Amino acid sequence: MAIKLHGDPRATCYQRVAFILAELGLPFETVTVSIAKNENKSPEFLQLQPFGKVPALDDNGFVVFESRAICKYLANKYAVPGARLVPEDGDFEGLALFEQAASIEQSYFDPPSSAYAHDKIYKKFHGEETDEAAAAASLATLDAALAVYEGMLAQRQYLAGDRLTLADLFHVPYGVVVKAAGAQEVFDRYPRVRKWLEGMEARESWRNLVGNGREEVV
Ligand SMILES: N[C@@H](CCC(=O)N[C@@H](CS)C(=O)NCC(=O)O)C(=O)O
Repeated sequence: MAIKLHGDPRATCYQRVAFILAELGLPFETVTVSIAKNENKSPEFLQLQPFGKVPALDDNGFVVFESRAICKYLANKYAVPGARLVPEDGDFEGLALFEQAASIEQSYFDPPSSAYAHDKIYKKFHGEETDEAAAAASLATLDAALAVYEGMLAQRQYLAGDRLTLADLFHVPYGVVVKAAGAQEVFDRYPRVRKWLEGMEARESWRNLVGNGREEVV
């Protein structure tokens, strides 16, 4: 019996889950689903993820998809005592602040980051030209969001309070891609944001993943 992560190791959404599995110290098997080969649209994969997007997790027969939902499931089921990545049941205020932080990532960080990466990197894979005006607009939107992050991180160590949670870690895959795509200066403008992100990138769990070929993205 094993945990199987179905996905493309070069995809940020796969990496989000692989990162958390490593944080939790959980061994898992990667079942590669190549996006380049369109394997995410195969009938077999659609049985696991009907929208045809990676990743999907199979935990001893229990299947769940959507990278953030998978991470929350794992962090609750396999919580490391003393180092929980989500607040405990019953900690209503902690849970509210955690969900607030997780929603911030999904609402204000992921959309401009993924749009920027799409224009600067992914389009090239499909032989398309970068739309520089669209990329600049995405960067401006991201910049405005990071200005707010800078203010929040002046008040607390992490987005949901003084403990690291999934809501922080969720930023790493796209943060790394966006910086590599040419947006390092946006992070340099906000020293607290830069330090916060670099601290997470320095974690052994992420460094091991980087060593496993995540430098290419899809
Ligand atoms: N909200 C989904 C997004 C999944 C997603 O968009 N995955 C991308 C890779 S990061 C994908 O499968 N792209 C291939 C395609 O759209 O055909 C999640 O977090 O799991």
